[in-house]
Amino acid sequence: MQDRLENGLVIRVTGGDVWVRVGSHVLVCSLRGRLRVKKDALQVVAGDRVVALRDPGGSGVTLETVLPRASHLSRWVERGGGARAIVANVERLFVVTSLVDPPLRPVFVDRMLAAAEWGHAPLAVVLNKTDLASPAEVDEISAVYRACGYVVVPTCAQSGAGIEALEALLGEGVYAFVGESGVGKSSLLNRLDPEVVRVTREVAERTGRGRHTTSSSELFPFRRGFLADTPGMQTFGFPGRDPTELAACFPDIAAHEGDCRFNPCTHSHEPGCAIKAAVEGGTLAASRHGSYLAILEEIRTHAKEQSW
Ligand SMILES: Nc1nc2c(ncn2[C@@H]2O[C@H](COP(=O)(O)OP(=O)(O)OP(=O)(O)O)[C@@H](O)[C@H]2O)c(=O)[nH]1
Ligand SMILES: [Mg+2]
Ligand SMILES: [Zn+2]
Repeated sequence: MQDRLENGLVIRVTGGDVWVRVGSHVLVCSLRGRLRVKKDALQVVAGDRVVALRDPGGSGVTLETVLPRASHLSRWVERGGGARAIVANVERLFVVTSLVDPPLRPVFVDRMLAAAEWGHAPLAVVLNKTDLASPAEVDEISAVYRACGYVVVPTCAQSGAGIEALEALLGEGVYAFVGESGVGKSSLLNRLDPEVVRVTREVAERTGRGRHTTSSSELFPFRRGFLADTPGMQTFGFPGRDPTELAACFPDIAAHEGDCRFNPCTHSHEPGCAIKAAVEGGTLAASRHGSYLAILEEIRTHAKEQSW
């Protein structure tokens, strides 16, 4: 008889192998035929909860089902890629950015935040490398994201400043760090738990994939829960394709819902738009409205391409 392993936790996916934690054991599972067939159906990511079957005789373990996700972060991949998940079932997603080296790219940060909102993932913003920015810059950017209702944690992975505040947000379940390459996600993990980066470095060296750059999402046990490191990204397409869903993914814009003269209002060209008035009146950051418009444009362009 097959041994059924309920509620496994996917800690890593490499090629065709899915690393699943069941209790204190880690099993390397292969994907069942059915889950392999369609490329989309193969969407198994770190944080997924799964059911696995141990083959009779104990020769191997196959993945049977991926359970529905409570939350996820996904991005849109062009050329038939669709919405591709990066990490699932997070208690909180830490969107990490630096202000300098690499410089802050507000649209990129806002895309990740909006995508996380779309996937129902609770959020926090981490402003790392505070040693390279002025306190005034840190305050200014913190204010933009606090106005969205997000917890903002300024940190310096190098000196350890802000790490305690970050740690205070961690509990049971899965917590993930996401953000552009080089902002310091792995360094923050290393600060929280020095064991973690020792492991990532070994992996990076074994696979010969460049220095310490993270190449796949991976969950590390931390206290009562798990921390996920994810690969840095250079582009981030908004996963949703419905323009009317976008405003709800910007809490600071959604707060003005119903205040515009027209309903629905796309907050782009319409007269009497409450969002434009809020930007002009200085109560809404122009960068946030700009990001919203950039994503709206991207969704519309894509819709036009599809209908040709
Ligand atoms: N000055 C300064 N440098 C930092 C800080 N945090 C990280 N760094 C440096 O930034 C570089 C990139 O850090 P990583 O932790 O590898 O960045 P990452 O976000 O994991 O990058 P990817 O894995 O490529 O996505 C390293 O050289 C770190 O030493 C910080 O707070 N201040
Ligand atoms: Mg990294
Ligand atoms: Zn409007």
